[in-house]
Amino acid sequence: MRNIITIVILGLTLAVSSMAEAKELLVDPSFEEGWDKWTNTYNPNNWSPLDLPDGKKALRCWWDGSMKQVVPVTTGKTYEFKASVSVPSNGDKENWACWLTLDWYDANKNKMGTAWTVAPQKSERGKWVNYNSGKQIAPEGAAFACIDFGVYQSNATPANPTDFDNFSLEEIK
Ligand SMILES: [Ca+2]
Repeated sequence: MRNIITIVILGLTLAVSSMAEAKELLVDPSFEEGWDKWTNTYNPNNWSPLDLPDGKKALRCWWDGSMKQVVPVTTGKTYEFKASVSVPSNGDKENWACWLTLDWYDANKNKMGTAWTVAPQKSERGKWVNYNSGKQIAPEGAAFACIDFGVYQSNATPANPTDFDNFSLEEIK
């Protein structure tokens, strides 16, 4: 009996420690509270919460605009950024873009470089597509990660509206 209890406790301890290995760094990563926890960096009037069929929320960009969230990271630790984006099938052929980016910043919040970026307008349109940065190690001197996303246009009609959801920036170890 004692052995069984020991094994159960050991199993629970392992389960808890494996859960603790991935830590979500973003505040309101899935836009359930709108975008109050994010910083608008362009065109605040072009964004609004989107009610999903399951009662949850996403974030909708009606034309163009950008958002970011900056969180502390530790040099040498591993991070993974995930997000879902739905870009409709309309829009001009060129002079607009959609992006998801993971940047590293130093302690003075100067940009050091881009760890990973993707252009969702090049993926399949008109459906939710999941993106994943893979494992990214914070370089020497990195003190912050910046998740930057949005829609850009230059005298063009971007695909609209574009929807964003299920963001995640996890510290893996
Ligand atoms: Ca959500």
